[in-house]
Amino acid sequence: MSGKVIAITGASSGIGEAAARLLAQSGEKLVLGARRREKLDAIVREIETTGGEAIAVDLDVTSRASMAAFVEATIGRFGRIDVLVNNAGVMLLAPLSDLRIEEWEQMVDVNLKGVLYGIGAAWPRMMAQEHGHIVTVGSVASRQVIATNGVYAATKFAVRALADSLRLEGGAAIRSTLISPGAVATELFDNIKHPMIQERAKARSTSALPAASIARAIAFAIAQPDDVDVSEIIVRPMNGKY
Ligand code: NJP
Repeated sequence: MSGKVIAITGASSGIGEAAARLLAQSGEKLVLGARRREKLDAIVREIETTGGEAIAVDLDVTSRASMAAFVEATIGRFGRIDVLVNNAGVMLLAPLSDLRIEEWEQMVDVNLKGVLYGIGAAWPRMMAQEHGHIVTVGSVASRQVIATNGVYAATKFAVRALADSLRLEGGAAIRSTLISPGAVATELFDNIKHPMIQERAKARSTSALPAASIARAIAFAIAQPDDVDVSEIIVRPMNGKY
């Protein structure tokens, strides 16, 4: 593969950043979206320094208009969108009984509605082009519910269903891939608001994979010939339960 136009949400850190760096090395044209613009700009500068091609676009996936503008910026710059990586996510673990309802809303808004807005923005463009690929970054939590991950798991169950639905409805035009990581060492754990659960999750994350391991799975799915749809890849650390 080379020269594909790939838009990545949540590209300012972790898996999205690692995917951007890896895909840039194989000559893809990248559009990187997230809220922390200074981080995106730094990644773009580094990619350009090594001969790659990328632009940064301000993106809040909880805003339908922002997601639409992100996809339009991709087409405005490169003329098409070959791949959308719906990667942005938050994992605010806490017991349900804590009733952290604003955190529930945030997870639904980013992890589920953000993915839907991405599909809504990219799908018509990809159908018009008669080709496209939507990569959804889900989670092993779409199969493994534990105490404290109920709402996070619910959003990831939901996007797993969406990825499958995309596969069924995409016909010959649109490929759908679900990437389901286990524990990966990223900022995801730092953002947990519940202090004791953050501590526990971070302790578990010592056996976590580097983000580059998930980036390789994303790149593998994207690199397949047009008649191959890699429906799902589950990537777990060797020495962890997750
Ligand atoms: O986490 P992190 P990961 N609008 O925190 C962005 C899944 N996963 O790389 O806006 C736009 O480094 C945020 O950017 P910013 C996980 O569920 C992970 O691990 O600048 N973007 C940042 O770039 C998620 O779907 C593990 O703050 C928004 C990115 O999202 C995906 O992997 C395990 C945003 C998060 O990067 C990437 O997460 C697993 C918004 N409103 C699944 N809100 C794991 N790490 O162990 C956040 O099973 N972002």
